Amino acid sequence: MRGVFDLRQLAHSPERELNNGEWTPHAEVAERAEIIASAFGALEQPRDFGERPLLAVHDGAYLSFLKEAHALWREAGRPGDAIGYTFPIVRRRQTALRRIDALVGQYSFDAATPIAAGTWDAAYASAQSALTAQSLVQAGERSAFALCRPPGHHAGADYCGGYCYLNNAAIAAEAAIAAGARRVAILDIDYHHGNGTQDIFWRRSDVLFCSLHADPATDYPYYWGHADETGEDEGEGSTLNIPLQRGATIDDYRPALARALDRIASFAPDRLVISFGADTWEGDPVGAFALKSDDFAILASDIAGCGSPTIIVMEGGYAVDALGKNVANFLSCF
Ligand code: SP5
Ligand code: ZN
Repeated sequence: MRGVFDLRQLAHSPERELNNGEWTPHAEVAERAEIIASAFGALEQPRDFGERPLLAVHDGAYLSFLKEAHALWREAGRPGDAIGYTFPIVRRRQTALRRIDALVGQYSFDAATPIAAGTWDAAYASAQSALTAQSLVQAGERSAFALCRPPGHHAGADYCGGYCYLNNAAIAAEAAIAAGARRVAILDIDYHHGNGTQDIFWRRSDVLFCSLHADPATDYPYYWGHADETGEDEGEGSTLNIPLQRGATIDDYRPALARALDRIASFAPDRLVISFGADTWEGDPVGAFALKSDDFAILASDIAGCGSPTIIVMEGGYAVDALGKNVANFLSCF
């Protein structure tokens, strides 16, 4: 299988994140991508599709914010990386805000997703990797791997969060539709619910979003991913959430995956996008499932059985020592 990655994706290196009342070193480190890259072998440089396919998913003012946030932060004399601390949970809308502190809160939902000097360049390159993998599949490859980093599935049309800035999977899905796909299924198997992707396609019937993840009653991102979230309007029934309990093993995971794959089979997509997180691995420092390294090959062969041309987009996975092997096991079945 061909894979895509750009060294510019390493330029993002946020310092710290706030979790459970503590500042800790940021878990989404550049080394993750280096390790996956060396386990994969020869990766290709992405093509540059420009900003147009990003604007098919994201708000223009949000993209401008991402580009300038770190410079504004510095100009304001703030230390470290740009990070929010006040969030507009009621009637969030774009207002004439003149402080970077206000803007960064308006465009994010947590304090784990700082904007550092290289964030825009890395996120832009990560999205181009996803677009290039889509173009490879468009040109006839059965599958292609986008080594996206920073990841994307928590980012919405106009907000960042969960280490994500641009929603790479959503950008690839929209590009597939622009290139003629009529129905796209997104299967999200990161440990965490892909709330940004769900939000982007919430009212859409041409994109099916299916996610297996830790129950948001106990796990990040808490407010989204509950089983009763099924989409609205045109999109009613085009969102499927399957929450699993902490400690889930392959025996818990596989039947849930079969449910999602059944739904995808009935939808009969002409493209499948997989948001793949290896943070479901038993030793992951962020996740709390109990999948073993060999289990990733089992999941992949279940998924590969569905047969649609497939774009695999990297999301989470934070156990750097095991990441190369876990990702390689997953990809080996496509
Ligand atoms: C793409 C992705 O996987 N984003 C995940 C963001 C999760 N951020 C909050 C994680 C809370 C982790 N609690 C850490 C426990 C450390 N032992
Ligand atoms: Zn995750």
